[in-house]
Amino acid sequence: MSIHDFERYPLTFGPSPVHPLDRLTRHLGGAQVWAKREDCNSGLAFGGNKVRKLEYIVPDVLAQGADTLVSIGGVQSNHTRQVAAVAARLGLRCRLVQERWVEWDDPVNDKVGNILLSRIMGADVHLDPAGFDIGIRSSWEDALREVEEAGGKPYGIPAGASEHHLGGLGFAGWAYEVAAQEEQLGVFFDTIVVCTVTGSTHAGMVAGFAALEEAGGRQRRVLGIDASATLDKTRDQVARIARHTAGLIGLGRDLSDGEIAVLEGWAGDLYGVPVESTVDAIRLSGRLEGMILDPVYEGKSMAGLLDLVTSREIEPGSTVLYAHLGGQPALNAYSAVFD
Ligand code: 1AC
Repeated sequence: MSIHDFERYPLTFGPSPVHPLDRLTRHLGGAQVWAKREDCNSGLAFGGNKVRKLEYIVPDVLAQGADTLVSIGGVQSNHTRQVAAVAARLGLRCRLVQERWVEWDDPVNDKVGNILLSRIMGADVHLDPAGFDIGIRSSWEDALREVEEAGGKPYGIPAGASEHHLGGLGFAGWAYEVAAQEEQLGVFFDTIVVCTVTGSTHAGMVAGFAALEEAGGRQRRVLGIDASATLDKTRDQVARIARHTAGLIGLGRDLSDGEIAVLEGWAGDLYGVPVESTVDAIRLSGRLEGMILDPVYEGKSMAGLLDLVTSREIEPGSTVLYAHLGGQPALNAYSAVFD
């Protein structure tokens, strides 16, 4: 099996844009920095990384004849917003559990941004007081049961689509897309920087690039920047999903621990709560590139990239690809941070 043997239901516009961040690169005075933009990958509710994962999951949804997508995330989950969009696009119902993953007391936190968009798209949104955890949740299992008891045919998609058996394929495919874009652009990205929390975006990339390398491609590194602040859980989950996905796409060897790099230092103490470096990274990317990042994911991974480039841990001769995963709608709930 290879990634090309899996059915993919088109939800994106095609390959997501890749472009250099020239002013940021000059400002940092080291490695060349580029971005690949999942925030403009689709017309579905501002797109994002989960749309890509759902392209590989939807064929299974349709094969099972489900009528309701059931998913879960925090109140400002990007993932649940994208599931709601895909359900709308397919003419399915959508039931969402939004847990209190972040102690964030902005008075409009549960009214604006991602959750507002999910409501607009017709999702049945349920708030739940449970706190942050990237694992399988009883609130989600309850929602699945309730849909079934009401006569529906639920299809479960766990947080971030990460614990789904096909959840890593979207970003394994992304690796192949990057390789094709490199050919067109005449560039090679030796370092990929990506935010990691529930793990399947990062894990899929690790598996996909390993398969490309096995087929004769050049070696590169994928640096996951932790934004979960529950590092051990994220590390375990990334490693498990990367190995599972590598098996699915036919990698003929085990992934080594060294290939699965989850770096700490930019998450702060709590998932979803920006720290000074997050806000600085958001402002810098906005001011120099007009590129909008969010305080939960991209602000933290960009803070990591900035430090790694300025400290020369990413060498000046490197060409780095920053994976923008598309978390900006949550910004609406964080306006006080930028007053
Ligand atoms: C945590 C999966 C995650 C989201 O948006 O809910 N990225």
